[in-house]
Amino acid sequence: MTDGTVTSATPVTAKSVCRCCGGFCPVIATLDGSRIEKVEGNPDAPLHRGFICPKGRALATQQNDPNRLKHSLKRMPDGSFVPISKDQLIDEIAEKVRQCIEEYGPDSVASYMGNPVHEQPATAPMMVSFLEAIGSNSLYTVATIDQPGMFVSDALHGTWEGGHVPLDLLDVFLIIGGNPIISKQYANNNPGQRLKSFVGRGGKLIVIDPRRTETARRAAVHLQGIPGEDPAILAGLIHLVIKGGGTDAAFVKENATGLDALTAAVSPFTPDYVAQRAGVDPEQLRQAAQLLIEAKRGDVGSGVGPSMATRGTLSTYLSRCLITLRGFWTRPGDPARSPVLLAPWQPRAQPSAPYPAIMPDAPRKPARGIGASVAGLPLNGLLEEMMTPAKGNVCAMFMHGGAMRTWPDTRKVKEALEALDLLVVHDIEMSATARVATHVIATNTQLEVPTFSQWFESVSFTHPGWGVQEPYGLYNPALATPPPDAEIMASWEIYYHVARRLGLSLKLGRIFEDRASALPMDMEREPDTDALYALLCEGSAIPLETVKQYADGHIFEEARTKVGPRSDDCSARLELADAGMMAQLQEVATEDYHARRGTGPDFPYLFIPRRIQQTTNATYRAEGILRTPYNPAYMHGTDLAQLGLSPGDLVRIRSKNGSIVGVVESDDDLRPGVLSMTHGFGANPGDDHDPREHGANVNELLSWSDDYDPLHGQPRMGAVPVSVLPIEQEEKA
Ligand SMILES: Nc1nc2c(c(=O)[nH]1)N[C@H]1C(S)=C(S)[C@@H](COP(=O)(O)OP(=O)(O)OC[C@H]3O[C@@H](n4cnc5c(=O)[nH]c(N)nc54)[C@H](O)[C@@H]3O)O[C@H]1N2
Ligand SMILES: Nc1nc2c(c(=O)[nH]1)N[C@H]1C(S)=C(S)[C@@H](COP(=O)(O)OP(=O)(O)OC[C@H]3O[C@@H](n4cnc5c(=O)[nH]c(N)nc54)[C@H](O)[C@@H]3O)O[C@H]1N2
Ligand code: SF4
Ligand SMILES: [Mo]
Repeated sequence: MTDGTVTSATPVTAKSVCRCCGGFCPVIATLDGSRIEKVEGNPDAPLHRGFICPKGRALATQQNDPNRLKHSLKRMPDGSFVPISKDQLIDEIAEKVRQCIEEYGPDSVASYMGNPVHEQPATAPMMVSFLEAIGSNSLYTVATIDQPGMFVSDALHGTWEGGHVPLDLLDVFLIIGGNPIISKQYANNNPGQRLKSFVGRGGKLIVIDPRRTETARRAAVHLQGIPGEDPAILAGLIHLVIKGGGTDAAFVKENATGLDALTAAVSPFTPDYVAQRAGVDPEQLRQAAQLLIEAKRGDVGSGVGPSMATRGTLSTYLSRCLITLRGFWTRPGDPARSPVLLAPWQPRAQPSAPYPAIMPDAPRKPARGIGASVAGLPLNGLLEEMMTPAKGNVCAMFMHGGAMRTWPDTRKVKEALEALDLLVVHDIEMSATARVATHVIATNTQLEVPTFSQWFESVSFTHPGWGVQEPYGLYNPALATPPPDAEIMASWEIYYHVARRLGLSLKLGRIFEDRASALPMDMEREPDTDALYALLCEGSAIPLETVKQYADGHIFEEARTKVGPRSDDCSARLELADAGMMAQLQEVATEDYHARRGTGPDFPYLFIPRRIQQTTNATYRAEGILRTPYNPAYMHGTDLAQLGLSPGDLVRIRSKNGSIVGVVESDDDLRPGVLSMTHGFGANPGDDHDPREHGANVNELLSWSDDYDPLHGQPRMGAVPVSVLPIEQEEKA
């Protein structure tokens, strides 16, 4: 206390981890009894060293929120929600699941693994285990509206066992449409500081982004191109690297095929052509290529920008080709991803051959003709299926995500979700998606469940931008308890109980690992979350019990893994010229790019996605955390002036698929002609809507049928042609 009075109780602190994004920042909470007074970064945490962002600090507000969902709810026929006991909830859900399976078959029961599975790391493995037990193949994830091109291009190019060179060893890092300082993707722990020290020791950052982002400010070269032109810019860079003698000939000879075909395919992308087409300075393009050529060690990472703008697969594919051409992959002795709570492994400095990207024999047959790919089942087509009752079509869904604010084509999403016989949504608040559920499960907050670093490690094996190379392990027990008058469930629990009601046994295994290693669960005595973690850590490189001894997390030197030498019998080659990719590149080279872009008098601007520090997607937002309750529609000052608009004005934003009302904000860091807005806002169609209070749902501007990728189905979610009209003018018109 500041007045000098001595209180009897010293403040109690407890440790946990923020899971509001993939940053996995360790935190310390100060508790007064069971109430959390404040949450700060844990300065003793070995990787993050106390770093957190405003969302981490707001965990105290989240935990104490009086509007917290305290009881599970059931939707009544008139649309209202009534509280329902845990027993009744399990009964009703189990009965619906049984009916759906009986009438439409096991595949009719689906689960969606959205981003919130970060929060409660036992959830994703339980979901997989439950679907397996009921015999359903309908596991959907967020992957096909995120960066699915990454999975597909890895399949088409092949992968490097040793992985990418970590940021701290790079001379050059090219980032395409990503903004780590805000998103943490590619520098999870304190990205601002890490990029600063990278640049400080002479590292060169190259950024391709239509906005001069927080990250682009640190770049040696910022190519502020037209949205959607990443394939052309990347082909242009590859062309210059090859012409400038940047090919690591020895590396390519030993590890790759297709150099000649790639060289030919990129030859139309001369600096002048790329400059004219993509709106970049040819000199800057040459500078960027020169930095790539001069660097001994480099890496290329792509974010959601190019992924949303269509042809995300091609962009990522070309980024992988660039790494291979320059021989930028890890070499023997380099640091490798070091499993701690995963099984040990020993990667080598060698390629893994390309593998099929689409899975024609996948047991589940998705609608709309888009098949299952290495990115999983496509969300594209699922809505139509939900609206058409038929054998095998999805009629029940366990939802771990914010579909109403995160899936394209909001009106259709609502119609489809409302057509389901069963929609189970986990939540801590009555979110936009909860409002269309048949059952809302009042779920533990992240601080109410123990945490461990296995999920953080696991995702690093699917996306090079997440997780760390260090042999890092952490476990913390739950640090908060739900309010005494609440009946709350951890989000994995429903699967256990429903399986048990249906007389089924579950086997729990690590996500992304072979199901053969899954272990049987005790179906008699109900386990707790810790028992699940223990099962998930069987055979891990470091035993969970050892990790538990370090509340701040720990670097386990004994688990440090280095990239091993190439094995003598390795004959795999990375593919620089996949036929499908080369055909797409040729299409890029020969198309009428103005027509393809789709801008013109009707739709003069290009809408692009962005993220903001204060919120992750559509997840819970603590009171007061946002600068404005709405998501501003950012435009360049000259565009605003031309439209006669001032910051704060309301505008109608229209695409060929739909329209929203936005509040404009000036942002001279944007390329003129671009409208940048974050997703995850807006009221549900049909609900009261005040653009200045709820913001706008940009997914209303999108359609699943718009220019979708034939392999994984992601539709155009960025570089979308739009018109912007002041609301007053519209009213007059
Ligand atoms: N237009 C547009 N759309 C996008 C994107 C974009 O850039 N532009 N980005 C896409 C990307 S990359 C992603 S990853 C997705 C993210 O999309 P999703 O993963 O679908 O959505 P989130 O907003 O992360 O999910 C938040 C909701 O999850 C529910 N939930 C489920 N389980 C739990 C739980 O255990 N705890 C809590 N607290 N809530 C739970 C709650 O309803 C919560 O509101 O959005 C995608 N959609
Ligand atoms: N604070 C915060 N952190 C998050 C999230 C969040 O919502 N908030 N979401 C999490 C999730 S789900 C994900 S997938 C990651 C994503 O991580 P990032 O990929 O880093 O996501 P963004 O910050 O949206 O950065 C995308 C950038 O692409 C640019 N861009 C838009 N269109 C184009 C284009 O056509 N070409 C190019 N080259 N650039 C373009 C945008 O201007 C923006 O700067 O972030 C994660 N972290
Ligand atoms: S939301 Fe912020 S504090 Fe939480 S994990 Fe991400 S970066 Fe860390
Ligand atoms: Mo994402």
